[in-house]
Amino acid sequence: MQPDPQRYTVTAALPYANGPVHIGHLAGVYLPADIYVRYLRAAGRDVKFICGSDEHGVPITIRAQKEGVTPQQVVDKYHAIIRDSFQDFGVSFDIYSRTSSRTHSEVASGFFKKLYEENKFVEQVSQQYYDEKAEQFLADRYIVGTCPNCGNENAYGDQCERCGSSLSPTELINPHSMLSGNQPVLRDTKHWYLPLDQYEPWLREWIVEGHKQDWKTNVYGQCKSWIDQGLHPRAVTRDLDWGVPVPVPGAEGKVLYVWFDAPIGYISATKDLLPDTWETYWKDAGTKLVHFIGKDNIVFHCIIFPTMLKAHGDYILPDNVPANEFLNLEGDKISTSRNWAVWLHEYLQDFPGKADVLRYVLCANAPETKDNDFTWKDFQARNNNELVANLGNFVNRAVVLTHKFFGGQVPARGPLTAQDEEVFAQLAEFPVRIGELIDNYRFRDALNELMNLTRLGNKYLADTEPWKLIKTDEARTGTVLHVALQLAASLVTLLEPFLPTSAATLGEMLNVEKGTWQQAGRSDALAAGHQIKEAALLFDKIEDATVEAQVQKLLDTKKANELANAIAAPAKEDISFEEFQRMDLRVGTIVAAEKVAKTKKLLKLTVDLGLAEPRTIVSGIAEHFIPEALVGQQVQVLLNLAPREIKGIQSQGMLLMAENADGSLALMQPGHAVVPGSSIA
Ligand code: B3M
Ligand code: ZN
Repeated sequence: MQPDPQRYTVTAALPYANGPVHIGHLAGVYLPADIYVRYLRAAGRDVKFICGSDEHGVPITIRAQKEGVTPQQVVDKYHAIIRDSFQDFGVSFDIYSRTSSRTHSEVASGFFKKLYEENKFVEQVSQQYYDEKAEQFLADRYIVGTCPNCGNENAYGDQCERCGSSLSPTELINPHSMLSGNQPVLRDTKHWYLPLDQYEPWLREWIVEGHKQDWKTNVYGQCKSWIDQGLHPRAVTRDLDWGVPVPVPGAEGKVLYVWFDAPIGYISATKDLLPDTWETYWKDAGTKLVHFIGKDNIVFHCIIFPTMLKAHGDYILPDNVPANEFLNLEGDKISTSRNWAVWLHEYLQDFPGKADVLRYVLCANAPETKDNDFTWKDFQARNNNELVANLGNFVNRAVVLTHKFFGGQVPARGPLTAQDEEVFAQLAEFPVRIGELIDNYRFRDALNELMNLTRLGNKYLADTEPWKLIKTDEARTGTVLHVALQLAASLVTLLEPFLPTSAATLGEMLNVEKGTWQQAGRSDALAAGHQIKEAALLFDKIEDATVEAQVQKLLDTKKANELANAIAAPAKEDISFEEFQRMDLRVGTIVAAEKVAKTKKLLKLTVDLGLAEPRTIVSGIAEHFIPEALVGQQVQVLLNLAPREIKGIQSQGMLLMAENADGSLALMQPGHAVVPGSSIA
């Protein structure tokens, strides 16, 4: 057993300020971190919860270029959106800072300078692509070309998004710059490298031997495989004009690599929070440092940042890095570029007052050991079956019956039965059990334990039936409600890390302050005679229509993506002009339209083509158009298609249609009205 730490520094990955936060971020990082911190606070620990926006790096400059604004405008916009949505979701950071802050630039510069002065870096000149027109070196993401593996003409210099292979810019065939469109040239450039290879023996000892037992297997496994593959020096500077300038001579036009400066952001944010005492939280051996991150950030937090801290020498190292796996959405990978996500700020708008419901669902289904799937159906089911029918129902029955039978005063406790004693004995164990699970980063199991407590409460009420018992034994009914209310009171504390808003509402209802974690298992939290307040609804049912609307929103997104990515069918074989001329193409006006009886797809159209008689045309478009709406529309017609009989009707021509990538149909209409019978050539 390790001695209890004197204090905790808990960090959550700094989100890139190039877009809003989605449920994948929450489930992977921010929610578990918040539960952990709220629990530690309730347990009386000294803890600081640190986060902020990651405002440097190429993702920001690319977004700025796409939106036609400056990088500063991009980060200002998203920093505010992210900060506010975290707050409304109840993420209880002690500080939410940003890496474009002055403090950060000073701290990050100072960090680099110390390593530079102590010769901890190696300098190396290499060749990189340079855009002569834009007069700058190009980050990998700014170079587009043909993927050597799959032929995708829009592969990036670091990755092909079609076949998924990771690339280096020089592998691209026919590379060109996203800034100017020009072909870039290779030029010499000097950079500073962190020699990870020199730290390999130390990393092996610290992680492979030191943390095999206490780090999660997914985290440990990734680290071990990195180390086993052999570590190489890694550039920590970039040729870019957005970031913290490299603070040494001969580095004009260069900035710190975003993954060098961002983790230092944890330190600078702590300094912003505690200008005088921040060092205790980063340098004192009695501090336990925990990084909550997503699995794509493991190597940066477990290998690169610790190596930086080690090279610096003044800092403590992380005690644990509890990274989660990914959350998928309705069976598909969450993707910002495809807009396949539930965005936090949109959820909070669509479901006002329901942050806790999302917290509950994301924790109950957290991707702790493997990737998991979020579906709106599961969201609805968990709300209705677990929050409303279990947790809410228990609390509501205890409070409502106390008002009904005892005027809202906690009834006195008579002699306890064996079942009462058993319930109290179990209650006493919950805080320890839930606490241990949280201490071990098993938040799903912890929440499940908590729900076991409310299941215990519901079972107790179902067994004792106070609503019937009142007719025969008022004193015993009082004891039953007394016991039930003690369970409810424990929830005010135990619920708080998971569902803080509901815990506060419950506290108000029961007219109690939230106590410490250790006190939560008490059987005497509410004294006899204590006045409670009116019952308030903690949760309410979510209707089918509500989740269906969310599913529809996703289906619309999917459709928009399909249309945006649609690839046209390849061209057909050539025909001669003479062959083309044999077709008699005309514009006609639909004068009548009706469904063909006993068919789903067919419409019978009467079309004025300027001839002596209008033509009858049978067309398979009934599922796409309302007959009445077609009357009066002009359309293109192939007049001399040999007549055919369809369902007993003689069809004398064919309507031309455009078929969209999603299968929907559009009429081919002239740009303005023309005389029926006008030829198309
Ligand atoms: N901004 C990556 C991400 O959002 C990065 C995390 C930095 S933590 C120091 O996934
Ligand atoms: Zn490819």
